Amino acid sequence: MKNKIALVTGATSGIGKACAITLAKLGYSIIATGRRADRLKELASDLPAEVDYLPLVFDVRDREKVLEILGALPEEWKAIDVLINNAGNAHGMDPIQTGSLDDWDAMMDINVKGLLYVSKAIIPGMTERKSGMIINIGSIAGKEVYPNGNVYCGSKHAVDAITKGMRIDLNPFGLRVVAIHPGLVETEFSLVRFKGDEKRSESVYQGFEPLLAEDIADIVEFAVTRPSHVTIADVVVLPTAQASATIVNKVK
Ligand code: NDP
Ligand code: 8X3
Repeated sequence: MKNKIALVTGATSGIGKACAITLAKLGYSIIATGRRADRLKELASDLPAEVDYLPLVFDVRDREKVLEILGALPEEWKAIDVLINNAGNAHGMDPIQTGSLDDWDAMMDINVKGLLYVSKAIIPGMTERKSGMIINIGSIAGKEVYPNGNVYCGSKHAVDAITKGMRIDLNPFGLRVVAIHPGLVETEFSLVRFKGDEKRSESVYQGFEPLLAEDIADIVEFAVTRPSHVTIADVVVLPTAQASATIVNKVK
């Protein structure tokens, strides 16, 4: 492969999709993953025509599949330069005493264990080559805890800690580990959290100007275009109307 290669998990919508498009425009060959094969197929038409593109359909919860598929990448796709661990969601927003075990399983299995499975498949190649960047998409929910955020916040605090651990352990290999922690970004995130309830989902982003997925992709672009001696280690990015996880200046 003549160009650098980026692997973006959760590229079927929102932040992951925007990152894939931005990196493709920078000239990266793109490996994009997600469960929705039709969305990955559609993504091809959003990428510059000359870009090499490898869509991979799997659920990050499926440990065997993750290791099998990423362990059998075609030879020319193996040397991944940038891994963006983005796949993730919130499921439900209930107090801890009534929260659903299925929702808790989903959040820990996808946001935490899925990130680990993908990383486990990709990191050995990076350490061998002594080259690579890992960008983990955390959240303001990984820095603060808010009412009814309990397990989602726990999963994103875990991402924050794991990212710091990666930066320490991978330091001798010269790898760069980046965390981006967004506040409210208008994507399909709330639609998933509220299980398809469009009205409730839209209300999350009403009365102020939320971040766009492209705003997060801009930070990814900044991180990957720094010279090799520079690591953008930890970025918290909020809409201007948002002061903390719970304080948003909304027009009534
Ligand atoms: P979206 O719902 O728009 O995108 C989520 C992406 O994750 C989709 O591409 C989805 O693909 C993928 N995904 C979810 N579950 C799985 C799974 N089991 N296996 C594989 N892929 C999966 O939300 P966002 O773009 O907003 O979210 C992206 C990341 O950003 C998440 O980690 C989220 O926690 C984080 N974040 C979001 C914020 C926001 O306000 N939107 C703020 C802070 C952080 P598919 O369904 O096709 O599998
Ligand atoms: C997504 C942002 O505020 O819903 O991580 O946790 S928030």
